[in-house]
Amino acid sequence: MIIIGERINGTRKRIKEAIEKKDKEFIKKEIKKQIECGANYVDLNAGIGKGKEREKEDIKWLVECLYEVGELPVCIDSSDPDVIDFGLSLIKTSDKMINSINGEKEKIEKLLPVIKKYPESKIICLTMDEKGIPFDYKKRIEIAEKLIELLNDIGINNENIFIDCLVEPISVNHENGLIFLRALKEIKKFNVKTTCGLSNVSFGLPCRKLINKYFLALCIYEGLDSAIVDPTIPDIREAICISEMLIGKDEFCMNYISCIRENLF
Ligand code: THG
Repeated sequence: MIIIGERINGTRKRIKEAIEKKDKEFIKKEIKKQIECGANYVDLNAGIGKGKEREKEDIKWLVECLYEVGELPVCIDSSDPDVIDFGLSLIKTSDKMINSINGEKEKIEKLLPVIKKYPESKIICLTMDEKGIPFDYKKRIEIAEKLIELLNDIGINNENIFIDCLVEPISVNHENGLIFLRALKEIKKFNVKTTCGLSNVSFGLPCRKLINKYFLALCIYEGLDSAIVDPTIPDIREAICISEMLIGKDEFCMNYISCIRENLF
């Protein structure tokens, strides 16, 4: 499981404050914590609702903070193609993620030329378009298929394409978990990678950690390859380790045994 650490996100109150106060030490500590807990990529989202130019400035600052911790793999998270383009130009490592492209025509037109400049990077594709997130999971698959084709056409291999079928809150519709799991099962047939923003599932409900942990186990059973999660939460690490063992991804249970021995959750 590829873990994308979600904590550096401008929509979180503490992170927004740190970005505004330019509190480097706090951000660096947040980055370090996630890496120590097993994050493979650090998601950087500088959106604090103050416009594109401010977001660019802030993403530059976040990348600076990151490189003071180490040359770590980054996942540039923005809904604005210009911010993604600018953010990627600051990244020194070849191992990087773009979060995200989706089925909106305008976004595709702006982002494909950017992605073409980084053919080795991993791309997260959201299964939504101008009309939003389709309720019907088959429509989500149609959007994904179109994006896979467009990315293949510019030389991106399936192993670098991460489809996010979009987790929506179970509190809004009692079938939202199921809709995601069905889409996930279907898209795995296309031989691409998958990811999701896991914690959306528990939005609006108490004891979110519990819900996230069980949902993660179900997703792993369906073959989820990656997740945007908070790896500093022990339940998350526990769900990943044990679910992977139970579906045959931990030969001789070696990883499980060493996690228990080292008290990792
Ligand atoms: N798919 C993709 N990228 C994504 C998402 C997705 N990026 C953003 C988001 N969704 C995933 N990242 C986060 C980061 C932080 C939080 C949730 C998801 C978080 N939220 C608190 C809450 O919801 O209560 C905010 C509270 C606070 O700290 O202020 O911590 O789906 N591709």
